[in-house]
Amino acid sequence: MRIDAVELRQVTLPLRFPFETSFGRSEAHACLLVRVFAEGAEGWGEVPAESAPLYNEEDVETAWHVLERFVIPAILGKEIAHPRDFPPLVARIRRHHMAKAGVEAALWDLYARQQGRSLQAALGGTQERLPVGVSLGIEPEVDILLNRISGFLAQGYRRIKVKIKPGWDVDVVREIRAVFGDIPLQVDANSAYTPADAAVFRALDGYGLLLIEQPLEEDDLIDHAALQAQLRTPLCLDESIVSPSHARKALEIGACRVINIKAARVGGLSAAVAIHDLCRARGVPVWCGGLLETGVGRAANLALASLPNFTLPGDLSASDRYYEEDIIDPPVVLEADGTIRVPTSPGLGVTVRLDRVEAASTRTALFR
Ligand code: OSB
Ligand code: MG
Repeated sequence: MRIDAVELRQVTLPLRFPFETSFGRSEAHACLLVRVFAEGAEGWGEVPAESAPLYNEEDVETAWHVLERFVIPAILGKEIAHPRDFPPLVARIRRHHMAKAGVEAALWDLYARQQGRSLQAALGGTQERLPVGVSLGIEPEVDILLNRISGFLAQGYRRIKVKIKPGWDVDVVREIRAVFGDIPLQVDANSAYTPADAAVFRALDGYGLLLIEQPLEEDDLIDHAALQAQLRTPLCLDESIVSPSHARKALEIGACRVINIKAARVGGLSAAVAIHDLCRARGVPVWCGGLLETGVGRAANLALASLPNFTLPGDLSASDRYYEEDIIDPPVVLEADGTIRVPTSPGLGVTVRLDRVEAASTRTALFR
């Protein structure tokens, strides 16, 4: 595929409900949409970087800058036979994983469409329907959270994840267990704790959680290993795993027993598949995380999560969990049995609604 042009858009979509994590509260999802044109075809990808560098070091403006100055020039006019040929073209640009991952996703969509295959098939995915979970933010009061959990369970979601932070942890989990019993439940701290908080995790260890996600700092693999050794509950790393090599090292030292895979965090779908394969070879389960993606990123996440070692329910909720109106047709929907069907049409398998993208765009540029 000869890359003729790349369109970049900054898009903001209001969230139906504010989403609060230990690092902040969000009322809208800010992202970049990447549209790659080659030989009369096009492909779409999302950079779910948000408006401030709180989850990781990127935001939509740093991503725009790096894409415009470095990543897009590295592919314009080039002949790229396969999406896996893209990472080497941008390997000398350090980090900026979300920015790179958005372009790689667009190349995968384009490549799969040109082949008349689904992205799922191109990536090697096998599962047709995925049992999915929902991630719930911190609320002003526990009763509000309990109400929201009951609503999502009624819709059929197969597991609940709740965000925790100091002061919103053990008591909240105790109340959830008291009201909902033995539901599949996990927690995510987004690095809000330090090794001095080990007692909080020993207390959480008594509640039969599926896993505890990213309790400590991103660069604290050693401390995660020390904490894991004190717990029966598997630790799961999110922010800490930024590459296949981080995944290998984390597993080698026992820093976690489960990995949350997000293509955006690890630099693209190829790296995400490599982490999946490495975990599969070691018998370590993985699941697909999310970053509040619009339908463009959500459809790619579904294709990725259909690989065989994605054995735990992902943060792959339906479009209506976050958005009144998604920018794809059809939107992602939850089946009554708590699963989501992986799209099977060529590429992402969905149609991008240009009218809605246009309405949500705050900045647009075409590079050729
Ligand atoms: O840590 O998994 C996370 C959302 C934004 C940033 C980080 C995280 C999350 C979520 C929501 O937990 C996942 C989703 O439903 O997209
Ligand atoms: Mg997380």
